[in-house]
Amino acid sequence: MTNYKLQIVFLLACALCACQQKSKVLFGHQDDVVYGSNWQRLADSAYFDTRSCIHDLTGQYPDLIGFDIGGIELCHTRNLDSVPFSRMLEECQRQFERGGKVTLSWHARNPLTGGNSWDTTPCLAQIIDPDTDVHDTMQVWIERAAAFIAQISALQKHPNQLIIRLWHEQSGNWFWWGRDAGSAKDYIALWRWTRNYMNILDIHALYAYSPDRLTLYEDTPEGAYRETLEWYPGDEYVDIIGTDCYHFGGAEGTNDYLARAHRQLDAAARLAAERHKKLAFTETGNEALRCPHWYTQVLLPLCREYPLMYVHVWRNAWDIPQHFFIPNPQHPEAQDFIQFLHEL
Ligand code: BMA
Repeated sequence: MTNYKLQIVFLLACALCACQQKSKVLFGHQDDVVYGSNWQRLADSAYFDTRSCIHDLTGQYPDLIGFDIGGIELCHTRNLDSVPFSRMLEECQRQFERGGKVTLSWHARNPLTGGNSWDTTPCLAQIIDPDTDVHDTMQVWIERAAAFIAQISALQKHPNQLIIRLWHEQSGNWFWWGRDAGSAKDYIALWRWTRNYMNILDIHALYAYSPDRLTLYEDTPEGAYRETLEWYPGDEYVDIIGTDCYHFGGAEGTNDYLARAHRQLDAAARLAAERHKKLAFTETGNEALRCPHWYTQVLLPLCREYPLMYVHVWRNAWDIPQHFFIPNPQHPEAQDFIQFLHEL
Protein backbone atom coordinates (compact mmCIF):
# COMPACT_ATOMS: atom_id res chain seq x y z
CA MET A 1 0.00 0.00 0.00
CA THR A 2 1.29 3.47 -0.81
CA ASN A 3 1.85 6.02 1.94
CA TYR A 4 -1.05 8.00 0.56
CA LYS A 5 -3.43 5.03 0.85
CA LEU A 6 -2.17 4.25 4.33
CA GLN A 7 -2.91 7.81 5.35
CA ILE A 8 -6.47 7.51 4.07
CA VAL A 9 -6.99 4.24 5.94
CA PHE A 10 -5.63 5.87 9.09
CA LEU A 11 -7.92 8.90 8.74
CA LEU A 12 -10.97 6.67 8.14
CA ALA A 13 -10.11 4.63 11.23
CA CYS A 14 -9.81 7.83 13.29
CA ALA A 15 -13.16 9.07 11.99
CA LEU A 16 -14.77 5.74 12.88
CA CYS A 17 -13.36 5.87 16.40
CA ALA A 18 -14.58 9.44 16.84
CA CYS A 19 -18.10 8.38 15.78
CA GLN A 20 -18.07 5.47 18.17
CA GLN A 21 -16.88 7.64 21.03
CA LYS A 22 -19.67 10.21 20.71
CA SER A 23 -21.93 9.08 23.48
CA LYS A 24 -25.54 8.54 22.63
CA VAL A 25 -28.19 10.87 24.03
CA LEU A 26 -30.68 8.67 25.88
CA PHE A 27 -34.36 9.16 25.19
CA GLY A 28 -36.97 8.94 27.93
CA HIS A 29 -40.75 8.83 28.03
CA GLN A 30 -43.01 9.21 31.06
CA ASP A 31 -45.14 6.15 31.98
CA ASP A 32 -44.15 4.57 28.65
CA VAL A 33 -44.93 1.00 29.69
CA VAL A 34 -48.17 1.44 31.61
CA TYR A 35 -50.34 3.30 29.12
CA GLY A 36 -50.34 5.30 25.90
CA SER A 37 -52.76 7.09 23.63
CA ASN A 38 -55.83 4.82 23.38
CA TRP A 39 -54.52 2.00 25.57
CA GLN A 40 -53.84 1.33 29.21
CA ARG A 41 -52.61 -1.56 31.30
CA LEU A 42 -53.13 -0.21 34.75
CA ALA A 43 -53.73 -3.50 36.51
CA ASP A 44 -51.91 -3.99 39.79
CA SER A 45 -49.66 -6.64 38.35
CA ALA A 46 -47.92 -6.55 34.99
CA TYR A 47 -49.09 -8.58 32.03
CA PHE A 48 -46.59 -11.19 30.96
CA ASP A 49 -45.56 -9.17 27.94
CA THR A 50 -45.19 -5.49 28.81
CA ARG A 51 -46.56 -3.14 26.19
CA SER A 52 -44.72 0.13 25.59
CA CYS A 53 -45.42 3.24 23.50
CA ILE A 54 -41.84 3.27 22.18
CA HIS A 55 -41.78 -0.48 21.59
CA ASP A 56 -44.97 -0.20 19.52
CA LEU A 57 -43.05 2.16 17.22
CA THR A 58 -39.55 0.73 17.16
CA GLY A 59 -39.59 -2.81 18.55
CA GLN A 60 -37.35 -1.65 21.40
CA TYR A 61 -38.02 -0.45 24.91
CA PRO A 62 -36.97 3.09 25.82
CA ASP A 63 -33.54 3.90 27.27
CA LEU A 64 -35.24 5.76 30.08
CA ILE A 65 -38.71 5.52 31.61
CA GLY A 66 -40.14 8.19 33.90
CA PHE A 67 -42.47 7.48 36.81
CA ASP A 68 -44.03 9.86 39.30
CA ILE A 69 -44.52 8.84 42.92
CA GLY A 70 -47.12 11.50 43.78
CA GLY A 71 -49.55 9.88 46.24
CA ILE A 72 -46.98 7.69 48.01
CA GLU A 73 -46.87 10.30 50.82
CA LEU A 74 -50.51 9.44 51.67
CA CYS A 75 -49.95 5.68 51.38
CA HIS A 76 -52.12 5.53 48.27
CA THR A 77 -51.84 2.34 46.25
CA ARG A 78 -51.81 4.29 42.94
CA ASN A 79 -50.05 7.49 41.95
CA LEU A 80 -51.84 10.67 40.91
CA ASP A 81 -52.22 9.33 37.36
CA SER A 82 -53.62 5.95 38.51
CA VAL A 83 -50.40 3.96 38.10
CA PRO A 84 -50.31 1.28 40.83
CA PHE A 85 -47.12 1.54 42.88
CA SER A 86 -46.85 -2.26 42.86
CA ARG A 87 -46.85 -2.09 39.07
CA MET A 88 -44.25 0.68 39.06
CA LEU A 89 -41.93 -1.58 41.04
CA GLU A 90 -42.39 -4.43 38.56
CA GLU A 91 -41.77 -2.17 35.60
CA CYS A 92 -38.65 -0.68 37.21
CA GLN A 93 -37.36 -4.20 37.73
CA ARG A 94 -37.99 -5.07 34.07
CA GLN A 95 -36.41 -1.84 32.89
CA PHE A 96 -33.30 -2.44 35.00
CA GLU A 97 -33.05 -6.04 33.78
CA ARG A 98 -33.13 -4.74 30.19
CA GLY A 99 -30.22 -2.44 31.11
CA GLY A 100 -32.35 0.71 30.96
CA LYS A 101 -32.74 3.65 33.33
CA VAL A 102 -35.62 5.05 35.38
CA THR A 103 -36.22 8.68 36.36
CA LEU A 104 -38.50 9.49 39.28
CA SER A 105 -40.33 12.71 40.04
CA TRP A 106 -42.65 13.47 42.97
CA HIS A 107 -45.79 15.54 42.60
CA ALA A 108 -46.30 15.59 46.36
CA ARG A 109 -49.36 17.09 48.02
CA ASN A 110 -49.18 20.42 49.80
CA PRO A 111 -48.35 19.37 53.38
CA LEU A 112 -50.08 22.44 54.85
CA THR A 113 -53.44 22.20 53.08
CA GLY A 114 -53.52 18.62 51.79
CA GLY A 115 -54.21 20.09 48.34
CA ASN A 116 -52.32 18.87 45.31
CA SER A 117 -48.89 20.02 44.08
CA TRP A 118 -50.48 22.92 42.23
CA ASP A 119 -51.97 24.30 45.46
CA THR A 120 -49.45 27.10 45.90
CA THR A 121 -50.50 28.11 49.41
CA PRO A 122 -47.07 29.05 50.81
CA CYS A 123 -45.75 26.39 53.17
CA LEU A 124 -42.00 26.15 52.59
CA ALA A 125 -41.01 28.26 55.60
CA GLN A 126 -43.18 26.14 57.90
CA ILE A 127 -41.88 22.91 56.40
CA ILE A 128 -38.37 23.94 57.29
CA ASP A 129 -39.25 25.14 60.79
CA PRO A 130 -38.88 22.07 63.08
CA ASP A 131 -41.40 23.49 65.55
CA THR A 132 -44.37 23.15 63.19
CA ASP A 133 -46.86 20.37 62.47
CA VAL A 134 -46.19 20.87 58.76
CA HIS A 135 -42.56 19.95 59.37
CA ASP A 136 -43.65 16.74 61.11
CA THR A 137 -46.00 15.92 58.23
CA MET A 138 -43.19 16.45 55.75
CA GLN A 139 -40.86 14.24 57.76
CA VAL A 140 -43.37 11.38 57.51
CA TRP A 141 -43.93 12.02 53.80
CA ILE A 142 -40.21 12.00 53.05
CA GLU A 143 -39.85 8.76 55.02
CA ARG A 144 -42.65 7.14 52.98
CA ALA A 145 -41.25 8.35 49.67
CA ALA A 146 -37.75 7.20 50.61
CA ALA A 147 -38.99 3.79 51.74
CA PHE A 148 -40.61 3.25 48.33
CA ILE A 149 -37.63 4.57 46.40
CA ALA A 150 -35.33 2.32 48.44
CA GLN A 151 -37.24 -0.67 47.04
CA ILE A 152 -36.69 0.62 43.50
CA SER A 153 -33.03 1.35 44.20
CA ALA A 154 -32.45 -2.21 45.41
CA LEU A 155 -33.69 -3.58 42.06
CA GLN A 156 -30.88 -1.99 40.05
CA LYS A 157 -28.64 -4.36 38.13
CA HIS A 158 -25.98 -1.83 37.12
CA PRO A 159 -24.65 1.42 38.62
CA ASN A 160 -26.56 4.64 37.98
CA GLN A 161 -29.74 3.15 36.57
CA LEU A 162 -31.91 5.24 38.88
CA ILE A 163 -32.30 9.01 38.59
CA ILE A 164 -34.22 10.94 41.26
CA ARG A 165 -35.39 14.38 40.18
CA LEU A 166 -36.29 16.21 43.34
CA TRP A 167 -38.61 19.22 43.62
CA HIS A 168 -38.61 19.99 39.92
CA GLU A 169 -39.55 23.22 38.12
CA GLN A 170 -39.05 25.36 41.23
CA SER A 171 -38.41 28.42 39.06
CA GLY A 172 -42.06 28.36 38.00
CA ASN A 173 -44.92 29.61 40.14
CA TRP A 174 -47.21 26.58 39.77
CA PHE A 175 -46.02 24.21 42.52
CA TRP A 176 -46.03 24.78 46.28
CA TRP A 177 -42.22 24.39 46.27
CA GLY A 178 -41.97 26.96 43.48
CA ARG A 179 -40.48 30.41 43.28
CA ASP A 180 -43.42 32.32 44.76
CA ALA A 181 -44.07 29.95 47.64
CA GLY A 182 -40.85 30.50 49.55
CA SER A 183 -37.23 31.54 49.52
CA ALA A 184 -34.34 29.90 47.72
CA LYS A 185 -32.83 29.21 51.13
CA ASP A 186 -35.86 27.20 52.28
CA TYR A 187 -36.11 25.41 48.94
CA ILE A 188 -32.48 24.31 49.22
CA ALA A 189 -33.07 23.20 52.82
CA LEU A 190 -36.00 21.02 51.67
CA TRP A 191 -33.90 19.54 48.88
CA ARG A 192 -31.03 18.67 51.18
CA TRP A 193 -33.33 17.23 53.82
CA THR A 194 -35.00 14.99 51.24
CA ARG A 195 -31.70 13.90 49.75
CA ASN A 196 -30.12 13.27 53.17
CA TYR A 197 -33.00 11.01 54.08
CA MET A 198 -32.50 9.03 50.87
CA ASN A 199 -28.88 8.54 51.92
CA ILE A 200 -29.94 7.19 55.30
CA LEU A 201 -31.89 4.45 53.49
CA ASP A 202 -28.83 3.69 51.38
CA ILE A 203 -30.51 4.63 48.13
CA HIS A 204 -28.15 4.61 45.16
CA ALA A 205 -29.15 7.11 42.51
CA LEU A 206 -28.16 10.09 40.45
CA TYR A 207 -29.95 13.23 41.66
CA ALA A 208 -31.25 15.75 39.14
CA TYR A 209 -31.93 19.44 39.67
CA SER A 210 -34.28 20.82 37.02
CA PRO A 211 -35.63 24.36 36.97
CA ASP A 212 -38.11 25.46 34.30
CA ARG A 213 -38.47 28.95 32.82
CA LEU A 214 -36.06 31.57 34.18
CA THR A 215 -37.75 34.93 34.67
CA LEU A 216 -36.48 36.20 38.01
CA TYR A 217 -33.64 38.30 36.64
CA GLU A 218 -32.79 40.23 33.50
CA ASP A 219 -33.18 38.58 30.10
CA THR A 220 -29.47 37.95 29.58
CA PRO A 221 -27.39 34.77 29.85
CA GLU A 222 -26.03 36.15 33.13
CA GLY A 223 -29.57 36.61 34.52
CA ALA A 224 -30.51 33.02 33.62
CA TYR A 225 -27.32 31.65 35.14
CA ARG A 226 -27.82 33.68 38.33
CA GLU A 227 -31.30 32.22 38.85
CA THR A 228 -30.16 28.66 38.11
CA LEU A 229 -27.35 29.02 40.62
CA GLU A 230 -29.37 30.78 43.32
CA TRP A 231 -31.67 27.76 43.85
CA TYR A 232 -28.98 25.13 43.22
CA PRO A 233 -28.88 22.68 46.17
CA GLY A 234 -25.09 22.26 46.04
CA ASP A 235 -22.42 20.08 44.50
CA GLU A 236 -22.66 17.38 47.17
CA TYR A 237 -26.38 16.97 46.51
CA VAL A 238 -26.69 17.08 42.73
CA ASP A 239 -25.33 14.83 39.96
CA ILE A 240 -27.34 16.03 36.97
CA ILE A 241 -28.21 19.61 36.10
CA GLY A 242 -31.09 19.95 33.69
CA THR A 243 -34.06 22.00 32.70
CA ASP A 244 -37.73 21.58 31.78
CA CYS A 245 -39.03 23.53 28.77
CA TYR A 246 -42.14 22.98 26.62
CA HIS A 247 -43.05 24.08 23.11
CA PHE A 248 -46.55 25.56 23.17
CA GLY A 249 -48.78 25.65 20.09
CA GLY A 250 -47.80 24.93 16.51
CA ALA A 251 -45.00 26.12 14.25
CA GLU A 252 -45.69 29.72 15.29
CA GLY A 253 -44.49 28.82 18.79
CA THR A 254 -41.10 27.60 17.60
CA ASN A 255 -39.12 30.82 18.04
CA ASP A 256 -40.44 31.35 21.53
CA TYR A 257 -39.65 27.73 22.48
CA LEU A 258 -36.13 27.89 21.09
CA ALA A 259 -35.43 31.19 22.84
CA ARG A 260 -36.53 29.83 26.23
CA ALA A 261 -34.84 26.47 25.69
CA HIS A 262 -31.53 28.13 24.78
CA ARG A 263 -31.73 30.48 27.74
CA GLN A 264 -32.34 27.60 30.12
CA LEU A 265 -30.04 25.01 28.55
CA ASP A 266 -27.19 27.52 28.23
CA ALA A 267 -27.45 28.31 31.94
CA ALA A 268 -27.71 24.63 32.91
CA ALA A 269 -24.82 23.69 30.60
CA ARG A 270 -22.60 26.40 32.04
CA LEU A 271 -23.28 25.34 35.62
CA ALA A 272 -22.91 21.66 34.75
CA ALA A 273 -19.54 22.28 33.07
CA GLU A 274 -18.28 24.40 35.97
CA ARG A 275 -19.34 21.85 38.59
CA HIS A 276 -18.43 18.74 36.57
CA LYS A 277 -22.02 17.49 36.50
CA LYS A 278 -24.00 15.71 33.82
CA LEU A 279 -26.39 17.77 31.71
CA ALA A 280 -29.93 16.68 30.76
CA PHE A 281 -33.05 18.02 29.11
CA THR A 282 -35.17 16.71 31.96
CA GLU A 283 -38.60 17.45 30.41
CA THR A 284 -39.69 18.79 27.07
CA GLY A 285 -42.38 18.22 24.46
CA ASN A 286 -44.85 19.66 22.00
CA GLU A 287 -48.26 18.55 23.28
CA ALA A 288 -50.32 16.75 20.59
CA LEU A 289 -47.45 17.38 18.11
CA ARG A 290 -49.08 20.52 16.75
CA CYS A 291 -45.78 21.63 15.21
CA PRO A 292 -45.12 19.47 12.11
CA HIS A 293 -41.90 17.40 12.16
CA TRP A 294 -41.20 18.74 15.62
CA TYR A 295 -38.87 15.89 16.51
CA THR A 296 -36.47 16.11 13.57
CA GLN A 297 -36.79 19.82 12.77
CA VAL A 298 -36.96 21.43 16.22
CA LEU A 299 -35.85 19.06 18.99
CA LEU A 300 -33.06 17.23 17.15
CA PRO A 301 -31.06 20.33 16.14
CA LEU A 302 -31.54 21.71 19.67
CA CYS A 303 -30.28 18.53 21.32
CA ARG A 304 -27.23 18.49 19.04
CA GLU A 305 -26.08 21.81 20.47
CA TYR A 306 -25.58 20.40 23.96
CA PRO A 307 -23.68 17.48 25.53
CA LEU A 308 -26.85 15.89 26.91
CA MET A 309 -26.99 12.69 28.90
CA TYR A 310 -30.69 12.35 28.11
CA VAL A 311 -33.83 14.06 26.87
CA HIS A 312 -37.15 13.14 28.46
CA VAL A 313 -40.68 13.78 27.18
CA TRP A 314 -43.91 13.65 29.14
CA ARG A 315 -46.74 11.14 29.11
CA ASN A 316 -49.26 9.97 26.52
CA ALA A 317 -52.40 10.05 28.67
CA TRP A 318 -54.82 7.25 27.74
CA ASP A 319 -57.80 9.27 28.98
CA ILE A 320 -57.02 12.80 27.70
CA PRO A 321 -57.01 12.62 23.86
CA GLN A 322 -54.80 15.65 23.17
CA HIS A 323 -52.39 15.06 26.08
CA PHE A 324 -49.65 13.14 24.28
CA PHE A 325 -46.01 13.88 23.47
CA ILE A 326 -44.93 11.02 21.25
CA PRO A 327 -46.98 9.81 18.26
CA ASN A 328 -48.73 6.46 18.25
CA PRO A 329 -47.90 4.22 15.23
CA GLN A 330 -50.91 5.49 13.24
CA HIS A 331 -50.07 9.16 13.75
CA PRO A 332 -48.72 11.09 10.72
CA GLU A 333 -45.67 12.13 12.77
CA ALA A 334 -44.70 8.53 13.61
CA GLN A 335 -42.02 8.33 10.90
CA ASP A 336 -40.54 11.67 11.94
CA PHE A 337 -40.25 10.46 15.52
CA ILE A 338 -38.61 7.17 14.51
CA GLN A 339 -36.09 9.07 12.38
CA PHE A 340 -35.38 11.36 15.34
CA LEU A 341 -34.61 8.35 17.54
CA HIS A 342 -32.20 7.00 14.92
CA GLU A 343 -30.37 10.29 14.64
CA LEU A 344 -30.35 11.34 18.29
C1 BMA B 1 -48.88 16.99 34.28
C2 BMA B 1 -50.04 16.41 33.49
C3 BMA B 1 -51.06 15.91 34.48
C4 BMA B 1 -50.40 14.89 35.43
C5 BMA B 1 -49.13 15.46 36.04
C6 BMA B 1 -48.37 14.44 36.87
O1 BMA B 1 -47.94 17.55 33.44
O2 BMA B 1 -49.60 15.35 32.69
O3 BMA B 1 -52.14 15.32 33.81
O4 BMA B 1 -51.28 14.50 36.44
O5 BMA B 1 -48.29 15.96 35.04
O6 BMA B 1 -47.95 13.36 36.09
